[in-house]
Amino acid sequence: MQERLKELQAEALEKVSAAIDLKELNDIRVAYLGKKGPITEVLKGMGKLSAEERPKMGALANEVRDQITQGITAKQVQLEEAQIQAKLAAETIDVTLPGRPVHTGNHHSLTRVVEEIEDLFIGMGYTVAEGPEVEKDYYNFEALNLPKGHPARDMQDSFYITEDILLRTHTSPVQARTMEKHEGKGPVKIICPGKVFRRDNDDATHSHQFMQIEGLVIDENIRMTDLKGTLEVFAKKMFGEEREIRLRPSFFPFTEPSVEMDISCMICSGKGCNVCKTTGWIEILGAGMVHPNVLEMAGFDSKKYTGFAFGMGAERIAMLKYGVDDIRHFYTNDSRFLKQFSIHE
Ligand code: 2U9
Repeated sequence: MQERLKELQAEALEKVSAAIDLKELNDIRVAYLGKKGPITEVLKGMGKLSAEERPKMGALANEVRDQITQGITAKQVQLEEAQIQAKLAAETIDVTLPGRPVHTGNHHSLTRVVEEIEDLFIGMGYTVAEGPEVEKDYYNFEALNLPKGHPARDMQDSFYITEDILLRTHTSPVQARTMEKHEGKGPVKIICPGKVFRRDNDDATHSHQFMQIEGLVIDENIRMTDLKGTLEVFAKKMFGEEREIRLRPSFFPFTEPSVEMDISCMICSGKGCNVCKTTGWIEILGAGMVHPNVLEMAGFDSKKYTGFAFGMGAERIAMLKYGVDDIRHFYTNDSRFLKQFSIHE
């Protein structure tokens, strides 16, 4: 019996030492130390032993059981440690690896130019006003001194939806609506950015849809010099302090007198290049003193109030500022074009 117990101990400890995982170890525990295991089986035969041998055998059986238990516990610690080490090795993060680049979007170049212009005028006390892109003929034309049959309506071939409703051809109806809301009381000082639509054939410098920015100031004693000073500040802030401006006489139905403003060419500084067509000057916007008819139609007393207005195409400003040679780049959304305006790397 003694030998059998020793044999069982050796056999069990050998298996314990060969066990490769905790499951196998537990199977060994159950097999050798469990109620149906061989040690229990051996002990059942103790009855046949003499009274002298019985306690010795009992002590040996306990010793064998303890040895196997200790062996299992030690192996268990070893296997658990190995398991942790394997997990740590598998989950190791190499903090020295370079990070994956995150591609962030950026504002569209046109949005940036529009916001820059807005900020510039907000800084001069203007508020931003917006209005509908689908507009009534009245606000788009009539209220701006362009009655039905006026020849200038042909100048701006329009997208009509019904006889009375069209896609606005300029943002001027926003000003007309704002003036109406003021119920004849000044001051009005607004900047109106927004999409406008004209039946143009698209080419490098024309688009049937583009972004316009217009401004309007109405108050007592507003003069042409106020307009000139304002536009000069705009030109210098937008295109550089060294820019000069010049105003040329022009015609718009909603302003009288009307002007067009040129800035000195920032490419050749007046020496002559293909951007300024060798004139040294680049046209950037139209402007003028608000026509008395427009003031009266919106409920302002044109003897008390005067005002100035100006309008520009945001794409033209952006093209000149960033050297873009085709207006269609702003709409085709080629990422190679868009990325060039990213403030991120
Ligand atoms: C009201 C009164 C007057 C807005 C004006 C212009 C001159 C002008 C063009 C520039 C290039 C349009 O984008 S463009 O094609 N605009 O030249 N716009 S004065 O005058 C107004 C507007 C509203 C009530």
